[in-house]
Amino acid sequence: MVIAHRLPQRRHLVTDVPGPRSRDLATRRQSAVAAGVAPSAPIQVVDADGGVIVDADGNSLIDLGSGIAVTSVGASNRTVADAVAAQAHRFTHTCFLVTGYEGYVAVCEELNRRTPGDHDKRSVLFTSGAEAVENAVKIARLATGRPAVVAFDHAYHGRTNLTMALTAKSVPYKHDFGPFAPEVYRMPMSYPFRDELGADGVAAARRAITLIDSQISADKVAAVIVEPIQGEGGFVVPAPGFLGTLAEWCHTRGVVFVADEVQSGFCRTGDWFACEHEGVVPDLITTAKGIADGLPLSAVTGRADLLDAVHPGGLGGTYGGNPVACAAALATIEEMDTNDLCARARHIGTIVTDTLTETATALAADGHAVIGEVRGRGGMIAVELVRPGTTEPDPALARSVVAQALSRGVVSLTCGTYGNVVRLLPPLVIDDGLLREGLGVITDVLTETAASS
Ligand code: PLZ
Repeated sequence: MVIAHRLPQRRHLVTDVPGPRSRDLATRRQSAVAAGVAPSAPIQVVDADGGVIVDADGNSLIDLGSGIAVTSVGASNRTVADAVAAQAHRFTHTCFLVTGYEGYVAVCEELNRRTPGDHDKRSVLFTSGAEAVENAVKIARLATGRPAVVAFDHAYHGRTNLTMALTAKSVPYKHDFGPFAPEVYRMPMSYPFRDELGADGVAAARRAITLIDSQISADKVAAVIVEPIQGEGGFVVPAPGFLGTLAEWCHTRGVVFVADEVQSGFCRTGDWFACEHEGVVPDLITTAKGIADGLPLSAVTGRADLLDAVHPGGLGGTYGGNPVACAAALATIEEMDTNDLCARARHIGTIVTDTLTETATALAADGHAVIGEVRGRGGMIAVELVRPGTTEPDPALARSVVAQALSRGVVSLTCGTYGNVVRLLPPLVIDDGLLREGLGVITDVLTETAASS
């Protein structure tokens, strides 16, 4: 890796976290910002680069969140920043529906080339992950003439009305926001840690297929949508064979198989896309987050016959494929290539998995078996926390670990249907030393908290 960092890559605290300036902002925020937007790490960021975030009090924190898997190449990557500035100096917007520009087409070419499968593909660009998912469903419904959409337990697909319907977890995402979009059906996921079918992904897929056949009937199903590794739902990695069996069933029944790679895509899991680990070729793939290093950009990519089935004017949006966001995406992709960030993600995955597995073993040996499972791939690894020796979720422990790690200068996140998963999503350009230091804080906090609970 050749990326030189602008900010010193170190953890350095000069005040409590959050410090006085961060707390001042929190006060202003309370009287200006809607209460529904709740920050998990209440610090005021003034700078960020590589693996560090600097707050207004002068604290330098280790970033193990990447703004939820977004800033994979660093939050102020030089190549991206230069491309953004250059494009902003030329033009910030034309609306691709009005007048075109090369960046949009170039991003679509990159997506068509890099997504799994060498069939003829097309892409269309939007701004958010939820918007990409909405449009994948629109395209699948139009192309098949069928109404139903199948999603899974623990799924997260967004916060708009249709994507709330697709998202599984009620609080906080859906609670009291209904009624939800119709013709969305939920099926059991393969969740090896909690699933009686365990590591048998084929059986888990067949269980879902039997329910689809009996409750909906295949000829009414437009699309099956699944995250190849579930993000918000708890970094659930389905058992081998689950995705492939589902995709194959979709193929034979004329159902569009949609892989939602908004969180897992763009080198995050050690390959360009997480479904590649299973050799699965989706009909449609949704991407966002890591695609443009924080500039709002998302996409639907897939079979040309599906995307081109839509009538001219049927897809769009004022900002979709904004030229500045496209410039950021092209620079981000270049950085991922130049620095082989897929290999880097695999390297990070080994360090994180080994460290957390060692901690799990040590805790169990001391009679504190609070780590139920260490799982994930590449730069997307989590621990599921449980009451010692059981599978009963321990969300309080997860919250406490993340809060204490923050007070010691490490930003991490919780996730999971039961809120009991601590997930690590470091920028893929983080230095090994800094990563190990951040992990050390997480494991220290885990060990201390487990021993005292
Ligand atoms: N699909 C798989 O992970 C976004 C949500 C943060 P948007 N996940 C982070 C929050 O609490 O709002 C996500 C995802 C998958 C779709 C989305 C939605 O992407 O860009 O947030 O709309």
